[in-house]
Amino acid sequence: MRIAVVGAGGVGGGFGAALAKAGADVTFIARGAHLAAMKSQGLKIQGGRGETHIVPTEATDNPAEVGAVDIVPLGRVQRISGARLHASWVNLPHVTQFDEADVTELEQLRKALKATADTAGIKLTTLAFIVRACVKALQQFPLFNTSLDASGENLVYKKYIHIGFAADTPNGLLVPVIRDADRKDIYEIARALGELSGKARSGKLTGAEMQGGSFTISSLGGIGGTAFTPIINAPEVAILGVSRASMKPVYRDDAFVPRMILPLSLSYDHRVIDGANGARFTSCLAKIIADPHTLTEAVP
Ligand code: CAO
Repeated sequence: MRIAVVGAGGVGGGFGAALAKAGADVTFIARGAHLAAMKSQGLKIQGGRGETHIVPTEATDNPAEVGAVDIVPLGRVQRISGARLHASWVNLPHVTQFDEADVTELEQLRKALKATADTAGIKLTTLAFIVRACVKALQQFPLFNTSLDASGENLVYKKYIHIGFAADTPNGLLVPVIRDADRKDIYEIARALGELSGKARSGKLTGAEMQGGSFTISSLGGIGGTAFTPIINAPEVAILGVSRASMKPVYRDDAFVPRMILPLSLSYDHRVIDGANGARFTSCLAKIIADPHTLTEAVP
């Protein structure tokens, strides 16, 4: 049996080298210094320089030989976003912090304000409140609104807050950006969400409307699920995943009470943000969300 090891450095490389020295047939998919290190140890190298894909080592990699298949080319958006997602996944050390926010009062408030918003042509969704809450949390934790510069040695603190949000469209995943979200009240945010997601779905979003984000939210709350691990929209350093809120029994004052609970999944770049700050950020966000009246105040 042939064994493939991706990258010839680190734990995988060490493990692969030990197997190779014990006589196993190991394929190293290596690059740069790792490749040279393997060669210097006299190990047989297969696989190309710069490859980062795991290659199947058994002959089951052609499904057309197994049974009938359809081959469908990836769409343009999938090809572009796929390359970006892959680069982020491979290059950024991701950690995902899970948390929960009590949205019982937020949902009551939203329902109370919804009719008035509707008459103004604004769809006041849960996501609008979450965007506003993220702005407030980012103002308290500016580290989450940074990026690493090209040298990788300096942090760029952005004085603007441009919030991107993932939109599911017939053409694939798009991320429109609400510019200057910190200068918008809840209604302006809701209006921007509606306009930008409408444009995204009808294919009318411009390139400029997808650029310059400093923090991203991916909400699957309208669809379902309890948690997920979103991929950071590099060069940003954090992304908030939001799943579907549901009624849960919460133990309070010696009794279980029904509360609407919203699951939060924050992925962050561990080169920039450590675990303690990740947990502090989601705790802060959950507190802000649980006290929604501050979210509907006018923006100074
Ligand atoms: N829990 C419970 N209900 C939620 C919710 C949540 N977390 N989030 C939204 N809802 C509700 C909304 O409030 C709305 O309720 P009403 O009809 O009573 O007002 C309903 O679900 C539908 O909301 P929506 O999806 O139309 O609007 P939205 O503002 O919540 O989301 C958008 C807009 C563009 C983010 C969403 O339509 C979308 O595309 N989501 C998919 C994002 C995605 O694909 N992420 C994955 C990226 S990685 O592959």
